[in-house]
Amino acid sequence: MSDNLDLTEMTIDEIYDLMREDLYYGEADEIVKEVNYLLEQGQSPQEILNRGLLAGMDEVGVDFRDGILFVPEVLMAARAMKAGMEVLRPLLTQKDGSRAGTFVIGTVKGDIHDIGKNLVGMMMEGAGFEVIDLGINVPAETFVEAVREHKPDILGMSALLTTTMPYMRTVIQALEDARLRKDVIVFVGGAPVNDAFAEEIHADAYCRDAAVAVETAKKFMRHRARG
Ligand code: B1M
Repeated sequence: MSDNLDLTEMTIDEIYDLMREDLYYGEADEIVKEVNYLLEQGQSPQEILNRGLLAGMDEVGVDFRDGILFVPEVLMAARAMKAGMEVLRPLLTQKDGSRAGTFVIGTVKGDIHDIGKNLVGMMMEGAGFEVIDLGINVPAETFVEAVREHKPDILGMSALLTTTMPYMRTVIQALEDARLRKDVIVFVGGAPVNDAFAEEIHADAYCRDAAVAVETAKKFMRHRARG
């Protein structure tokens, strides 16, 4: 889209507009250029994420829902989003030195959406957590095994589909069956998840977004330290 456009001649607002358009059309190389340029212009990673990448993906989500975009186009947009996130990764994962705890995360079985999960992982790493990412389509046994092996402070699960969200309950039940549930704090997140569902399945917290996941994790860790 922006092949012939000179970013230096554009305002910051125009670049954000362009970025959302490039994300929509899956122009990964352009997204990388724009993210780098906006960083050079002093825009914060959080602002670039919110005004550019996440806002662009929201537009994709709407047109996907309405049947205007189809899976191949959405995959291209996801690839562009990931390319932009990779530029931001070193900034988002920069630690302040202190070790906050261990965090295991994965997208539940049946679900292959990983952009939100990756973002949560990056921001938790930036907040000082050691992050173990189990990937996508993760069965309950793998979550249980990871809790047994890594003894994380917190387990995070992501689900983007109303059809995969109930699997979070299966994982929590599997932790109960393995007598590990009391050893680990369980967070759940993803677009269809909410507080009521988290409560219903006996998760410890629902996190609306990556920033909330970090805040909630810090709160639980402070609480844990106080005993
Ligand atoms: Co899919 N998809 N998709 N998709 N896809 C949705 C989720 C959908 C809402 C689109 C729509 O109709 N509007 C819809 C679900 C409808 C529903 O269930 N009610 C949908 C569908 C239907 C499908 C398929 C079934 C389509 C099909 O094949 N017919 C299929 C299912 C595949 C599967 O998983 N089995 C499918 C496939 C795909 C792609 C592969 C093409 C691609 C994923 C690529 C990838 O992830 N690598 C894709 C995409 C990109 C989307 C949308 C457009 C964008 C998702 C995204 O990455 N958002 C999405 C529309 C939408 O969500 N509005 C859609 C950006 C990301 C940063 O946000 O993941 O919400 P999100 O994460 C947020 C928070 O939710 C939270 O923090 C993040 C922000 O900071 N969070 C957590 C997430 N996980 C957390 C975990 C935590 C805490 C917070 O743990 C502690």
